[in-house]
Amino acid sequence: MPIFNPAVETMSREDLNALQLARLQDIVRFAFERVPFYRERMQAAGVSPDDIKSLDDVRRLPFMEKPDFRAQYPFGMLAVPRDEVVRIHASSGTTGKATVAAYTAGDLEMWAECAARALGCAGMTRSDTIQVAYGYGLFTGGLGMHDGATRMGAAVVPASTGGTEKQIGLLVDFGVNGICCTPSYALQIAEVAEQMGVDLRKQPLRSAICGAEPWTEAMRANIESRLGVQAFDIYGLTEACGPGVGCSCEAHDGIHLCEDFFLVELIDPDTGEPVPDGERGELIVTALSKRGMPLVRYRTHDLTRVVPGPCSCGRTHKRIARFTGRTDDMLIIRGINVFPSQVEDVLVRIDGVLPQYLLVVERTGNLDTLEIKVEVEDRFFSDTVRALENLRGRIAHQIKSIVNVNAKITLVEPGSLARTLGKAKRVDDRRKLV
Ligand code: DLL
Repeated sequence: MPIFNPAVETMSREDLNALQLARLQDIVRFAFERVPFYRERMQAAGVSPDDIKSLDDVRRLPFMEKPDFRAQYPFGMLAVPRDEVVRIHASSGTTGKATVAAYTAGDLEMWAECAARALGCAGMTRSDTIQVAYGYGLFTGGLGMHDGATRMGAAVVPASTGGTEKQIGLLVDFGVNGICCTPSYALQIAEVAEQMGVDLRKQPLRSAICGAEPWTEAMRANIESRLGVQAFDIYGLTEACGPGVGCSCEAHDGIHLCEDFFLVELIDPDTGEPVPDGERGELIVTALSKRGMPLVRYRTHDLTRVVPGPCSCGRTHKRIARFTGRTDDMLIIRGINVFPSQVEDVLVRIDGVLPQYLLVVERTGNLDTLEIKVEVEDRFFSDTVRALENLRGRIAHQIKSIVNVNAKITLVEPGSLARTLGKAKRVDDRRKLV
């Protein structure tokens, strides 16, 4: 299958490493000079931009994490004047405030290039029609893949999420060749198409570019056989750019990273030390050319391993395996990142609500559902049904507006949720990803 940018994607290791080092030195200096947060962190760690003499020297730099972004909300991480910002996205933070990502025109160029390479990995070319069924909005999925497909020169159908029957109509009527959506939504499309009596396997559709949430090889096989496509694993995160940090190719043996733009490390999450190649660890990302909000040694909390050896597709950029989980308690519900701490933050602000709750996550059909069981003061149970209903409505509304997810709220009496002796159990994730 054709490679979108062969000069870069098949570059020799030597050239790639030289490019990475030059870009690393440049971005570390840029972050140090422009962002007080980075300067203070580096000074506290006793390291300066002059210390970066080899790629391994990245390990001398301090890590950063999502809460660091949140503490700088909204623009404390910005390294350029506001008038150089051309796009602002956001994703959930661990509590309250969102994680903001502000992009310069150059950052959007870089991101579109990454997303276009991902589409190339998935066998798409400029002759194809690509339906983007990731959400358009603050979430990076929709606009990210849109810009990638546009960069490629393909025809984009900006369907966004929802309206599954209509999506299927568009797939058929427009002769769509590739669909970008979460893996669970791909299964939902398969199911609805089957109910409608539409056989998508007989359509020109041949690729599904799926990501934004964990999935399995079994789900890939299921999507592939029911939609008559090859399904590709696309990875990304708002802080780095969005979708396109990497994508699997026709070999389906790992996600090729855009190594000219991202320097990655895998560490033992407990010690912070590097793990040997091939072993599972937490992915650390340094964005080598992102300028709006530089990203240096970011702890993604995503667990994966490096796939050793060259790939049969000819791309030389490093591969990582399908993600097997996270080191923290972040849940991804219908593509939306949800932290239990964020739900707690909302709950404790509501009068009459007690700090005892349980998130129950299930997958009904192909859709994730979230139920929040929460203890409320006794007085509500002796009060009118209306008072309970009001409270339930208020909680649901607050959760929707702050955490951005629809949840079923179940109010329970004080003391009725199970207590644990050690760490409180806040999540009951009953989803089985098969
Ligand atoms: O989910 C960006 C994206 C959009 C990626 C569309 C792929 C497709 P965030 O909302 O910031 O960004 O969430 C990032 O989602 O740290 C992972 O935990 C998870 N994630 C993303 N892609 C995958 C994947 C977008 N292919 C978080 N497999 C990341 C497993 C994934 N988890």
